[in-house]
Amino acid sequence: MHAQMTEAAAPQLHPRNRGFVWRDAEYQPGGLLDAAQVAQFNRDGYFVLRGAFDADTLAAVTAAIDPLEQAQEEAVRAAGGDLQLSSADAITFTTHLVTRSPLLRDFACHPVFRGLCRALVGPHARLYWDQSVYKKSGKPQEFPWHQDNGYTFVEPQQYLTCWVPLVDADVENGCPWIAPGRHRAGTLAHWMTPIGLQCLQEVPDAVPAPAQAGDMVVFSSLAPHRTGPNLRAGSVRKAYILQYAPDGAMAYRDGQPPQPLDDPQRQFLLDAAGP
Ligand SMILES: O=C(O)CCC(=O)C(=O)O
Repeated sequence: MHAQMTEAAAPQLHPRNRGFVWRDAEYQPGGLLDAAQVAQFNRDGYFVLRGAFDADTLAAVTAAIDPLEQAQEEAVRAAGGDLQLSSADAITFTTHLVTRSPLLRDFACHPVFRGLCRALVGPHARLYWDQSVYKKSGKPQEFPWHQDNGYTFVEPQQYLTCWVPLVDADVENGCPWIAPGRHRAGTLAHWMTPIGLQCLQEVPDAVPAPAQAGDMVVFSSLAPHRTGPNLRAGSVRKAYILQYAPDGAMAYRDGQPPQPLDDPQRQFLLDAAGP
């Protein structure tokens, strides 16, 4: 993680973001998305894809993730209650699940993700990152405004985040909120907070993106987003997040040479993997 350590008064660009120009996705007749979805993605930086997955698929994905998340929750407790971004009873981040579950590896290659990548990433997309994020109600905690490309700076800056709710997600239990239109400036500077990196403070035009189990919130790596706390007592808001980047994308970390996103175990080519 790389962040500016001082709080920005007004949104600033990330120091590596020079000369960025947003590249509009083009509507492809006969593809997965309709023209309105592509237009909303270009204008607002996100859209909600309704009915992407059936109940059996979601149940199998949830059953694969639950024990891995449980182990992560236990590891967080063993570490004293906080481990990286995870916090016991509040939020867990459980990463690289495709390396631990053949079912999740297959899911990452689901025709819906292939169709989304063809529409919004390009003909050769790789899985860049996958993680579950479970929000507990024991210690309600938001996850602050950030862009996914604010964590590790990737070029090209435009890649895709697929936020897959495994339960119905709404404002009360911590669905995503989006700052529409800000993606078009590219990556913003982020500052460190105790609960994650942050790039914006006040967002008067923020819009919630509630989604039911089976839907998917699809957003750009450059769309600033946050999730609210889970205020529904005794519930867990479960999401699985998969990110896809164009083949050839590189990660830039301070003090290190650029690194290709091509780990064969978890950053496989979508067009070459799976059924
Ligand atoms: O699902 C959440 O609560 C936050 C996840 C998120 O914004 C992220 O992983 O970038």
